[in-house]
Amino acid sequence: MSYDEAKKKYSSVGVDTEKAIETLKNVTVSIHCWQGDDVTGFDQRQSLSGGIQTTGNYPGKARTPEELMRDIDESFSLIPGKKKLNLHASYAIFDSDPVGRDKIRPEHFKKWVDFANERGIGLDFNPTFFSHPMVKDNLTLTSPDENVRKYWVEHGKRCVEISEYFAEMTGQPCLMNIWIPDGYKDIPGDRLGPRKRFMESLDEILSVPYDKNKVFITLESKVFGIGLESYTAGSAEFCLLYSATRHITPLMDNGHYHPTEKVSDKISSLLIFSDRLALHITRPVRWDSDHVVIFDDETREIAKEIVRCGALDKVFIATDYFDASINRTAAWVIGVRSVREALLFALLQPEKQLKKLQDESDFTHLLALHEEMKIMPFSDVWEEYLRRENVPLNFMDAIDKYEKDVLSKR
Ligand code: RNT
Ligand code: ZN
Repeated sequence: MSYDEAKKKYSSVGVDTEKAIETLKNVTVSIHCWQGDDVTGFDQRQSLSGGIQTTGNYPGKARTPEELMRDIDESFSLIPGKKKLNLHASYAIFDSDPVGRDKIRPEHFKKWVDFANERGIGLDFNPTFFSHPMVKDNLTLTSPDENVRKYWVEHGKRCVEISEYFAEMTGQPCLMNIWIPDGYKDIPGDRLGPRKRFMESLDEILSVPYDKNKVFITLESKVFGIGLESYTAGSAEFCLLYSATRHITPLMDNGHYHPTEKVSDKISSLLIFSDRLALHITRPVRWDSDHVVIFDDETREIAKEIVRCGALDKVFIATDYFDASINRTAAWVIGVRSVREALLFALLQPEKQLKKLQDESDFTHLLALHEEMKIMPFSDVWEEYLRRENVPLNFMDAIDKYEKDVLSKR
């Protein structure tokens, strides 16, 4: 079926494909830098810790900033739409001797700013509270050891400064996300203490003056990590209440909840009480495994909620996954394209009709319409969108060529 026929078919159920394509054009997805090197970074090059894990050893992993930048360019060329690049503090680039994470400065990220500005994209940022010798007994901002806690508070403060520098240099707001792995493998003897220390540490970090129109600080919760199965200080309740009382932005990662909980169902509640909401889109398979995002039910449902709530300008959409078992450039492309597919799919839903059927308690027609929408000629609209964005439908030829010419030589 051609785009014109698809357009007619959608129009028969009251959906305007042109409007959907136009709206999608302006949606930004913040793409995580860490898919390219299995979350290794350039400062410590320590093995990954903090209860998160990559599995696999597919050849071609980026080893230097130059290699990572080249891989990002390659994948960005195959991903349609507006992008930001999401960096971690561990991706600092040192010309001479590396400094500790409590001493990093904007100058250590100048090359990333140049990279972003040359491509006209914004930057987001994350302090890195893991894979570092100062993480003591799996603890950072919650550590009972004042030296450790202070070190990480200082890191957080330095990151606020760097985020502001990113916003100023790129002319686009910078979202700075705080996630700490802190927790315990087994039943804790004290649940309150670590959370109180977490609160105090966050308050200290946030005491740094920063421009709240330029830097949006977010806090990401998590239910458990590997080796931290029994308790995490930054639970959902802690992070939501902290964000609400300190007027920062909550961040939900859809791998961070109990397996039957769905982030898609949480979005509307958060949007009622928070002006902004940030998301990490990932694919948890049985646990927070961070598989590459695909065009699956939950990704579509998350996208539908953002669209239906009229919240495309309130929700910061970012990707967060890391697969080391397949071509990493392809992993970036497949995952981020899936997010954009889900957004387009969401924009092509007959929202008004669905709402009307629900309000009239006509659940039979509601179910039938949901099902009908799944087999509409979506792919024709997606192809048309790609054509207008000048991005090829089939990207694997480019990926194979890049693997042969570049990745296989590493
Ligand atoms: C970990 C969190 C966190 C990290 C990144 C690397 O479970 O999802 O967002 O994935 O900061
Ligand atoms: Zn995350």
